[in-house]
Amino acid sequence: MTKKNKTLGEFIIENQAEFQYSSGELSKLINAIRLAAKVVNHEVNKAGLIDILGAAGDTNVQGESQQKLDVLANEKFIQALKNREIVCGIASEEEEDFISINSQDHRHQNKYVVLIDPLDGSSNIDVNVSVGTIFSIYRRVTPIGTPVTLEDFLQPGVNQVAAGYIIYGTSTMLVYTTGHGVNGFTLNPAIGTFYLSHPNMTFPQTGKIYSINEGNYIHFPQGVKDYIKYCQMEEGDRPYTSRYIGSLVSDFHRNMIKGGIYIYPKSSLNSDGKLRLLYECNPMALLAEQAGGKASDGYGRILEIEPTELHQRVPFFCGSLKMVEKAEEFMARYA
Ligand code: AHM
Ligand code: MG
Repeated sequence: MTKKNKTLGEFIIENQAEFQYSSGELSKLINAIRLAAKVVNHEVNKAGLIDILGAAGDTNVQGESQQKLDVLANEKFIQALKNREIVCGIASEEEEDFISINSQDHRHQNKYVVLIDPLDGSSNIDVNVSVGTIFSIYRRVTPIGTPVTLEDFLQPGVNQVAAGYIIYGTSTMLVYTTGHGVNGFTLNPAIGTFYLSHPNMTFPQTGKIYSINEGNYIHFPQGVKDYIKYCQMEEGDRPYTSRYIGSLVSDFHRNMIKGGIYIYPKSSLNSDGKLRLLYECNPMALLAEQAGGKASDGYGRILEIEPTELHQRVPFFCGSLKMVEKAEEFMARYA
């Protein structure tokens, strides 16, 4: 039974036994992400003070050069994971190649790899709209004691041991799953502690919100065009409401709480859509399924796609079960 008013630290300790391989490594890893989240949160909150503190590229009073927030977030997360020597490899949306972690003491002894999108939706920063961090954790497939290889990162999403996101919104929240449901923790900024505020989060089976960048309508596949028209039709509980923040984490978070579907389809401009399978779609798909929702590329389950490259893109349909099923029905008509 999950109880409210618990801190994330307490929750991690209490639930350690639930972890598939409970050596404490995964707990330490989630703890490192928790710490990096607080650091990045602090930076994101200062974004509006850019004229006062200096914009990216400027040099501040300490003589340090100011960085773009997405670059900074990337560094903070990598640093937090590297310093604690708890992962054997990291791949980031911000880095072209994966990073292999080794040290004198450790010699590739850790068993987890982490994939992150350090600051997703970063074009929203300049206009004070919510952004997020997305993370995904796998057990390595190559032997312990050897350097990680690409194979450790190119695993299908079903292999994820844990996944989650941090949303820097009106409140900052950390939402994650280790394959036993989804729990959300809200940061109390006064004392820098995350509290369990949203135990056992679930998607309503269906909803009334559709989230898609309709400006690209003309470029969408016919199945998506038809589904959009279906959402707008006056019948039963329709027309639905259109809500698109343009920040995947925020759109997903709202839809999980209220019921809805998020779609980033392929288009005549992007043959595989925009979102990255490994850094964005797989972690969100695991969260969606763990919360009773569904994630698809329009035809099949996201989590079963065998990745072929680190920065691979994929069309993404994600949200309330019934809504994603309905969208798939429209896609199937033109398959
Ligand atoms: P990013 O990784 O460059 O930030 O892009 C991902 C973001 C998602 O958060 C968001 O849903 C989508 O891009 C918005 O794209 P668009 O502006 O094309 O609708
Ligand atoms: Mg991104």
